[in-house]
Amino acid sequence: MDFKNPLGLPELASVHGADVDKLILYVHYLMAALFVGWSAYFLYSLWRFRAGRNPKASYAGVTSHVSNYVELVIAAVEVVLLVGFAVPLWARVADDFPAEDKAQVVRITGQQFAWMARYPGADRKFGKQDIELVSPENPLGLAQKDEKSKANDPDGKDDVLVPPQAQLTLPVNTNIIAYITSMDVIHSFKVIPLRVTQDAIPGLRIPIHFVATKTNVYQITCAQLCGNGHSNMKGTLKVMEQTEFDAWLKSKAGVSTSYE
Ligand SMILES: [Cu+2]
Repeated sequence: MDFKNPLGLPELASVHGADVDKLILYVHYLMAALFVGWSAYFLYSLWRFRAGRNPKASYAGVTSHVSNYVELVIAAVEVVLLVGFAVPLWARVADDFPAEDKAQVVRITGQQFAWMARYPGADRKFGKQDIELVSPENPLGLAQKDEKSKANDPDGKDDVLVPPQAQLTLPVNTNIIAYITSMDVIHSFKVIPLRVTQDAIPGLRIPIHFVATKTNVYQITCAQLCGNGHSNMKGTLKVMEQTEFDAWLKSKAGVSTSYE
């Protein structure tokens, strides 16, 4: 048994993930104690109240309050887990939210049944999106995809679009802000090694942030049952060195704005 990771949790590759793992571990300790305690209590009750010892049912029943006190102690431990660990963890995550100019920003869109992403180019500004431009060929309503609107969208020129099924990339050891949304039903963007999960909700653009600490290729899963292709809604995310990422972004600038 690995004492540093007794639950055998998957590889951890983000900064705040260590706190998430700690909380999961403590909750499991409590559950293990409850399992042992309640099992012992159950066996004790079977023995204590057996027919041989109690030929006639007692109408007064148990009069001691020991089990009530035990229940209070358990509730106290649960309050400690919530107030002492869970609330401070998410408060810390919220406090650490970086400014956009100090982070790599990406917009991630879920759809039945794939993920796509948009990056602002070297200018760090996203091109325009307009609901009026939405069409089957331009589902995100990108101005760059529209011949007439293209001219007054200088910010979108160097944007990068990662179409569905293609690999997302992000730099390592950098603040990432990801805006999560959906084109159709509710999905959930989940990358287990990053300990990141956020529902993707149509009509909302929900920001999350994290710092990946290891270069590797990770699987993106959808954590909301979103239709009959849900189990296949996998994406890949490659976390790479900043220099490699910058080169990738540059090489893709403007060319992947098509939606194939
Ligand atoms: Cu989904």
